[in-house]
Amino acid sequence: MVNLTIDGKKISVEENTTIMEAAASNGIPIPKLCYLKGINEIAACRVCVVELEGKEKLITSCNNVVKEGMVIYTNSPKVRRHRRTTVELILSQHDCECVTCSRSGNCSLQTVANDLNIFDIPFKMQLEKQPWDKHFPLIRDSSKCIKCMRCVQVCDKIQGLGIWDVEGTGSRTTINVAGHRSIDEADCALCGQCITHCPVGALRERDDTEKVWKAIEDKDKIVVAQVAPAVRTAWGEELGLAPEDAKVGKILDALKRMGVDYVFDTTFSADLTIMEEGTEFLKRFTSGELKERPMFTSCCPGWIRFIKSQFPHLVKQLSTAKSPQQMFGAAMKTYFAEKLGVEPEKIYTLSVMPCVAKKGEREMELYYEEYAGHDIDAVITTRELVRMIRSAHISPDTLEDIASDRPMQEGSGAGVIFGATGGVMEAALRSAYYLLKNENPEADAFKVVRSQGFQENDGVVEADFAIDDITVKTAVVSGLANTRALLEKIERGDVHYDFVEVMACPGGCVGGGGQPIHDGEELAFERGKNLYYLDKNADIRFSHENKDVLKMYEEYFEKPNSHKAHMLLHTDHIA
Ligand code: HC1
Ligand code: SF4
Repeated sequence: MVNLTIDGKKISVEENTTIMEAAASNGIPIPKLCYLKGINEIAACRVCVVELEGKEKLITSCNNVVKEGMVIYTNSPKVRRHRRTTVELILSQHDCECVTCSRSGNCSLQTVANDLNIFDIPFKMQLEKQPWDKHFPLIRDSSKCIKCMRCVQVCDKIQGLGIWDVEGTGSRTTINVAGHRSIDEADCALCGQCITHCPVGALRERDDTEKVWKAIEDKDKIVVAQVAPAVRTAWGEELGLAPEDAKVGKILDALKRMGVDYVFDTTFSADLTIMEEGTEFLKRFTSGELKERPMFTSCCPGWIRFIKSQFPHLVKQLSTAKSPQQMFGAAMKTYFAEKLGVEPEKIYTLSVMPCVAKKGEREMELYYEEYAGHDIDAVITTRELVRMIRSAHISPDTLEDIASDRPMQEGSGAGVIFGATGGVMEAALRSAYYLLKNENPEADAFKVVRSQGFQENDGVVEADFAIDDITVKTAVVSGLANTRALLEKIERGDVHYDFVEVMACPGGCVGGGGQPIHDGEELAFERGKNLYYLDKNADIRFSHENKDVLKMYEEYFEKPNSHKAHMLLHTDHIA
C-alpha cells in the first residue's frame, strides 16, 4: 500500500493507483475532460492537473501514479488559476452555443466552466465549420469538438474501426473522418459509441423527433410505436426515476399522452424473431445445410454494417431473420393493418431504440404483395424519447404503468433479455431445446452465456450445450474490436462454433449508442442485471409460449419459416 495526503486527508491506496483514482476513491473527484479509463489516458486536456507539494510544476492526475509520502492539492489557488486558463483556452475554440446544443445540461465542458465561475471568455478564435451531411444518422459538429481524442480512441480500440483521425497541425488541429472521406464513404457501423463517449455535443444522433411530432399531428396517419427491450433500463436515468420505477409501461403511457395511437413492446417481436431464427438454425443445423459454420445472429444493425464492410464473404452465414424492430414493423403494416381494416400506407411505425444504427436499419424496404414503404418509418433513441417527454411537459411521476395494446401484447422474459449481450443466444437455446425435445428446459439452463462483467474475457463467452446426442457449440461476443478478433480466430480455424451471437455495442443494447450519457461511464453491465431480474420475474420465460405470437402464426403467418414469413420477416441482407 502507498500512503499519501490529498487535500489534507491521509489515505492509503494500492500501488500503481493513479492520483485521480486515489482521490476519487476517497470522495475527492478531480475534474477531467479527455480521460477514459483504459481507453484514453493521454492527459491531453490538462484539466485534471493537481499541485504536488515541493514541486513548481503542476502534474496531471490521470496518468501519474501515487508515491509514498506525496502531499497533493487538487483545488489550490494555483491549481484553480491554471485550470481556469486551460478551460478558457478550450472555450476560445468552442462555439459555446449551449442553448441549442443536444448536450446542454449534460456536458462536461459546461460543468467544468460553471464550476470555475467562468462568465466571460477572454479570447475567441475564428471557428471553421467542417461540412457534414445532416441526413446521415450520426452528426458531427466540428465547432464543438475539443480534440480530447475520446472518439478516435473508442472507435479504434473498442470498435476496431478507426473511423476518426486527427487532421491538420497547430491551432488548426482537428478531428475528422480518417482518410479525407465523407462519413458515408467510411465504414462507420453507426454503433454510436463515439457519441456516448464524447464529453461535449460534438457528436450526436440525427434528430428525428420533429418528424415524429408531424406524424402524430397528421390526421391521415395511425402512429404505431414499439419500445425496445433495453430502453426500459435507462430512460429513467435522465428523468430522475429509480430503476424499479422506470417501468416500460410508463414509456407506453408517455407515448400515448404524446398522441401515439397504439403502443407495443418490442419483446413481442423478439419472441417472434426467436421462432423464426431458432427454426432456421435447427433446420440448417440438423439438415446438414449448415456446412459453413457458424450461423450468426442478425438482429444488431451495427454488426450487420460491420460484417458487410469488413467481412463481406461471411454475410451468407448470417441468419436471414430480420431484427425484432423490422419484424414488428412488417407485422404492424400487414397483420395489424388488416386487423384495423386499413391500408399499410396509413400506418406510421415508430420505434424507440437504445441504438443509432437502427436509424440506418429502417431504410430496409417492405414488400407486401407490392412495395409498401418501409417496415419502420421513424426511429428515435432513448435520448430523443426523453427529449420528447420533456417537450410534451409530462411529469415522469404522473406516468402510469400501462399494458401494451392488443393483439401483439405479450412478451416473454426471453424477449426482455435480448437487450443484454448473450440474451439472444439464451432465448434461442431455450426454444431450440423445446423444438428438439418437445419439453421445456429449466428456464435458466443456458445462463452461462450471460456476461460475467463488463467486457470480461475480451467480451466473449463460449459454451457447448448437449441436447440428447446433439452438441451445439456457441459463442457470444459484444464490441466490434472483440468481434473482429473472434472472426479472425474462426477464419484461422482456431475455434469452431455452430451459432454465434454478435452485438456491436459492448454489453449489448443496454450499452447502446442511443442510451443516456454519463460522461463515458460504462453502465451496460448494471443495466443488463435489470433485464435479467425482469426475466426471472416474468410470467412466461420462453418465446415459444408467447400466446399472442402463436395466435399471429395461426391467423396470419401460418408457421415459422413459412412462405409468408419468409416474404415479410426475412431478408437476404443485400439491400
Ligand atoms: Fe436491441 Fe433488438 S435487443 S437489437 O439491442 O434484437 O436496439 O433493446 O430492440 O430489433 O428486441 C436494440 C434492444 C432491440 C431489435 C430486440
Ligand atoms: Fe444498436 Fe444494440 Fe447493435 Fe448497439 S448492440 S448497434 S444498440 S442493436
